Amino acid sequence: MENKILKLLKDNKDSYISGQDISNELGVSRTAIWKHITKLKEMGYEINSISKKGYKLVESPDLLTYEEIKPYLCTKLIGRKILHFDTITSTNSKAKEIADFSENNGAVIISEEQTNGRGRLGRTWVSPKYKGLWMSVILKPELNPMEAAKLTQIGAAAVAKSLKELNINALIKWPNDVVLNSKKVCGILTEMNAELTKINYVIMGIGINVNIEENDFPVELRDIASSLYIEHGKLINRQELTAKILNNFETLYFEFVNKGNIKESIDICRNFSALLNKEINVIKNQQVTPAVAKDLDAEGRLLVEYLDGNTEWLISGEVSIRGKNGYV
Ligand code: BT5
Repeated sequence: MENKILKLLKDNKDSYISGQDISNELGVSRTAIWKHITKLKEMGYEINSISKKGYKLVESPDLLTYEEIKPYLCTKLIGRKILHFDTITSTNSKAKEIADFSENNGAVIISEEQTNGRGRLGRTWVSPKYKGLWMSVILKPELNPMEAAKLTQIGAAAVAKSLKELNINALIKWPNDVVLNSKKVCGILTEMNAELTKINYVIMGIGINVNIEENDFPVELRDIASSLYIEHGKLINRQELTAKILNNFETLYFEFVNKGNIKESIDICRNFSALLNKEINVIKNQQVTPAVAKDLDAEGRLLVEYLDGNTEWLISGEVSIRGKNGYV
């Protein structure tokens, strides 16, 4: 009901709308409306109320609810259902809980903070409140499970493309990071539930440090992690950024799952690569081997050449990559 009232207030944002009009429109009592308005105010909406005139929306909070993201969204499926939380352990964990329901294909879970945000291999993802984008997309593609890793590349391509549209020149650090000035500003965690030949669902979790300040990061992360705000110098509209990523993701994702075409995504990953033609360290089973990143193929594999001239195609998940002198 809050969303319906909010929509009416937004549709009438230049004038007051009376409690009676809202009541007639939505078929609920004026007392109920007053209660929902109070709830909206608690959520951070600034709503003027004048007796005999009614209600007027003055300002909306910086929240990642569907109502706030919708004006920027032009998708058909992805993000048309957004479950928004103030706080949650992990959006990926929540997504897994509800992924089985058929109506949740394309649904997105967003939380303003995560208390147990997750990285790969049991690592932790720091997710402070109101300053980042912590979201998980539920996907049910008709793909062979072997193909699922490519979705991470499509996600990374969507993030890099969206940032470029905001004049932020981020790079993709294969396979699942997006970096800015050699520091990590985004990580992607793709998890899958599948049978041998059939994907039940894929959860693509994207974490972006949007308006985070340096003090928000634990000391041990400050050398490798940063935010769009720190690097770009301006606060970013999180709602617009979220919608851009979902818009770009849907286009690239549909191209892949409906037409088998991943070219544009891989081209973006190549063009925005933080690694290609760079000296890197390949870390496999804690063994560090210097190499040069040579190419990225349509399967999303990274070709590296070791110092002895031997080459290897790396599959995401089996290795970590570090720059020769730092994170990238
Ligand atoms: C990742 O793992 O980069 C995947 C992160 C995915 C986070 C999203 S948020 C929404 C969704 N819900 C979740 O619970 N997770 C997803 P990995 O490559 O393993 O990197 C993890 C490492 O990055 C940590 O061990 C830290 O060193 C570092 N790290 C932790 N928090 C960070 C942050 N906010 N920014 C940059 N680096 C961070």
